[in-house]
Amino acid sequence: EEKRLSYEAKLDICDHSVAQKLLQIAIEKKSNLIVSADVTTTQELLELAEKVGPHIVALKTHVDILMDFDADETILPLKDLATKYNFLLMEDRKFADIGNTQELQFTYGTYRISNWADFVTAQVIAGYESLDCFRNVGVAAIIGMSSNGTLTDANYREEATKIALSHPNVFGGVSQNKIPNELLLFTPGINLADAGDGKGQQYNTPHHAFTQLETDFIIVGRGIYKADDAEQSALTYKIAGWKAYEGSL
Ligand code: S5P
Repeated sequence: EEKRLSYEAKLDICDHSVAQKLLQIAIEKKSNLIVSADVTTTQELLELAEKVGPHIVALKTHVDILMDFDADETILPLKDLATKYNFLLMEDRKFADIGNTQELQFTYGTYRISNWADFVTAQVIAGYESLDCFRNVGVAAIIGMSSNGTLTDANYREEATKIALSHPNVFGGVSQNKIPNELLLFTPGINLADAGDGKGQQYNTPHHAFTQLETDFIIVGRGIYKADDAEQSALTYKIAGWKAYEGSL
């Protein structure tokens, strides 16, 4: 039976500098957990980052949901926490426009994402060249979505995967299905307690993501930041994710 590749083996075939960093952090921290910090104030964001920081490889943000975003008050302390606890910042912007517009959205506006994100998510709906603008960061391409009724069917995913594999700025994909080993796989829609959220989100377990999808990283939002004890919950998901990974080797 074919086994999934270890993080060490992936270091040899995933050349992008961001992929290398993520794999090294995973090995060092024995973690494949990314926490999705979908909170709406800077204080909540920083408190969450402080609690979960020791347990994660990356913190996934949606900075456009913060009501008080401020480059100095939000990003500088967040960067400090990322350095202190050794995790990357993944801005889940899901860019989905023509290259020129994405370049503007990435560089200008309120959030100036290109100034601070280690990597971003982007749809590939606008085609290969639309991803050229993310030259100074890495991209995790959205290949398949977790929500009920998503249009990312097998044909779409196949075409999206071709773009992801061929574009030098793309080192990974976000999906609910297997993708080629040369890409790092990120899988959201992970929750140990719930099957869905009543708004279309569909959940699987860490075990499913590692054994069935051979994922590299699980992304957990509400399962952690809504828990009574976010730090304890992060530890629970970290241990579950690492056990599932080791079991799939
Ligand atoms: O297909 C996807 C892709 C992403 S990036 N499905 C998702 O849920 N996400 C994101 O993962 C979503 O935007 C949210 O930030 C997180 C899941 O959050 P949870 O609270 O449902 O765990």
